[in-house]
Amino acid sequence: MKISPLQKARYEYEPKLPGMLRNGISEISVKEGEPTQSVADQEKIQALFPNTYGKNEITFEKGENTAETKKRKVGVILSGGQAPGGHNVISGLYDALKASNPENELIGFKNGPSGLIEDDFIVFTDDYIDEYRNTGGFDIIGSGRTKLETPEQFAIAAEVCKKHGIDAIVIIGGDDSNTNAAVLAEYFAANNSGVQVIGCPKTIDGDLKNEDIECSFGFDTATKTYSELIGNIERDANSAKKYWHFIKVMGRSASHVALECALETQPNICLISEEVAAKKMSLSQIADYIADSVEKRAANGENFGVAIIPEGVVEFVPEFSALIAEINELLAGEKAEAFNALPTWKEKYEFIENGLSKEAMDVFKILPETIQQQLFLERDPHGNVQVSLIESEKLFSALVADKLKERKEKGTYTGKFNPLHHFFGYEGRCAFPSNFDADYCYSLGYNAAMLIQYGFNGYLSKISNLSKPAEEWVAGGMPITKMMNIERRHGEDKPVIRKALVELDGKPFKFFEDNRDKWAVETAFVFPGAIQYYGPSEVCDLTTRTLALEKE
Ligand code: FBP
Repeated sequence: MKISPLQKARYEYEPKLPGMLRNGISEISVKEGEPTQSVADQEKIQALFPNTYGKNEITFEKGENTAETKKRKVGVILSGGQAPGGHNVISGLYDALKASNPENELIGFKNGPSGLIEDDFIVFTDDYIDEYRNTGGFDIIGSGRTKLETPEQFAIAAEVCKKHGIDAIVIIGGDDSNTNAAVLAEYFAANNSGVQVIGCPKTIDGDLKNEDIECSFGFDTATKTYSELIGNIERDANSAKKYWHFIKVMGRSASHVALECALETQPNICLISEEVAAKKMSLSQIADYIADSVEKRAANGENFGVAIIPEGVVEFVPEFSALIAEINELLAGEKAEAFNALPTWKEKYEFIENGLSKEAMDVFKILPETIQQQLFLERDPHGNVQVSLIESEKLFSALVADKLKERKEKGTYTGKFNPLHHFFGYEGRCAFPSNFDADYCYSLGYNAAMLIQYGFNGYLSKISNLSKPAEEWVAGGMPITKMMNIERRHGEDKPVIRKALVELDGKPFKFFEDNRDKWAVETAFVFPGAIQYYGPSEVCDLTTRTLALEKE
């Protein structure tokens, strides 16, 4: 394999562990904290998890290691979307397992949770692991989105574990994958299989966080990568002074990524989906809000700017989600075939006009034709519109253009509006992990091995105090059931980890809110530049603004 000079250099990087894990395995003792309760619906969650509910929070500290050092075999799974640092979770896990007992074995199930069901894995060796240390991506074993959630799948998983003598499974995933990790842990406990399950919090979206998990890994690197690019675009905009850039950033539902990028780069506009929903903003109101900035800046002779649009925003616009619901209904079952058989867009439009309510049609009518067509082209396997494929950056720039046209006719706006569009998503998910993510992930993996050694089951590897230097980080574990509540999913009540949306009374949003009116009019851009891996700590070990503000 040909490798870049940076990759070669990164192989040599030694990730920083929390101080309490730095004295060698034989010097890590466990301190049991208080019994835990789920965040809500305690009785229901307890009934669903009789064997794993209510366990104690635990912290590791310096002291004699009293755990059994018997030979162990551990399986690891990467689940869902890529996030920088996954390879370091695996290398931390591997190093700690080998340090505990050189005969311990780590195997990696390939291509996500399906690897466990299909009994498809590789056995890690020193050489293999060394090729992936401190690198981005999940290509060490691949990832996948198969969900492990049915009793049939659990029974197969138990068989596979028995066949290979696996003592523990580590699942590296987001809220759904860790929810399923808790259910699998309960299944193993209920069936006395002796297999432990440990979760690790992953997702660039940043929505797996709560009072225990300060942030999911990958968020730091991904937002720094997008912020670098946004800062570069801001500087280009400020140099050429002729384009308005509409930049959609990833984050399926919550707007943590968009907000963090805004805090780092101070663009003229950043929409926050959670605010759009809370204020029940219509598409027209959002377009007016952006057009106000364009108009004010034009009055100052600045016919350029940058607007950040979170990927999931359209789902948070009440009238738009109502429209989508009607479209899903309109095309349900065989009706989709009848629609698709219509030869021209004109005929299709008539079909739509006859099928939608007046309210839905009023929204549909204001959409640009390309977006109208996207709503009818892209369906997911359940027949639903795939909202994440809607080019919302183009949608909003088109709506803003309409607003500006009206304003021009009224004589209130005399500027020029040339929009350009970008989508930053996949380019941030496999970047070389920042020092923060490299350290955090290695620590999560190392810590997961300690949780296994001490016999815990159904726990999430927890590293906290993350806004401080790694030396001061706190390592421990939290029962996954503590993070659960009951939610209605696909018509059923399900125990799930609560997804964290942007809190409108939280410090990161408040800071943004206090400053955004100024940023909307002035050119207050900040250029974060590329992630730095070597150099002064205040540059290389910088955490996200979100984390810094939350922990202020
Ligand atoms: P996870 O929640 O699995 O970490 O994935 C997050 C994400 O990157 C979202 O931001 C994005 O909407 C989605 O994955 C894209 O999914 P896919 O990789 O399947 O296209």
